[in-house]
Amino acid sequence: MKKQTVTVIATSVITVLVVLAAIIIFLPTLGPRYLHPLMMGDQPAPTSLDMSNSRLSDNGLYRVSWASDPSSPPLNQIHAWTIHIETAEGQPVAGAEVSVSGGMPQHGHGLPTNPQVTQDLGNGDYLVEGMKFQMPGWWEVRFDITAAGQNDTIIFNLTLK
Ligand SMILES: [Cu+2]
Repeated sequence: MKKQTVTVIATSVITVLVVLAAIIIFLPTLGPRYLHPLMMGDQPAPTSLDMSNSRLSDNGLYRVSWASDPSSPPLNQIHAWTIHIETAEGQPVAGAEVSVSGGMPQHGHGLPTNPQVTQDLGNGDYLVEGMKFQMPGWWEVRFDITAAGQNDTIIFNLTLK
């Protein structure tokens, strides 16, 4: 074989290996962002969804609102929310136990992180740390709230671009 041919083959092989390595390395980050929505067909969220960030819980026990920092939830970035919980009559709820869950109903997966309420900020406000959304589309965020022995659930809808 000519030396030139060997060089061409070697260069091709190395290029292929580098591309493969790059795909393997970046798949965990780029996969959820691009491949998963592609596989799932990227359906639009149902138009009937309540997108408000302040609502009454399922059984009407609590009025809950959320605020994100930064104010519109970022993509692929761990960030914090503050939720405000008050009674249906408008009294701030202190000492609530709150668990956080959520996911994408159209994709059948949950949140990529396990967010926790880490601080009771007082006056019915609670700090939720570890929020993350790893792809655009319709997300549900669910809070299970127990205060004074009373349990109720609220599910918020949001769409990320
Ligand atoms: Cu998804």
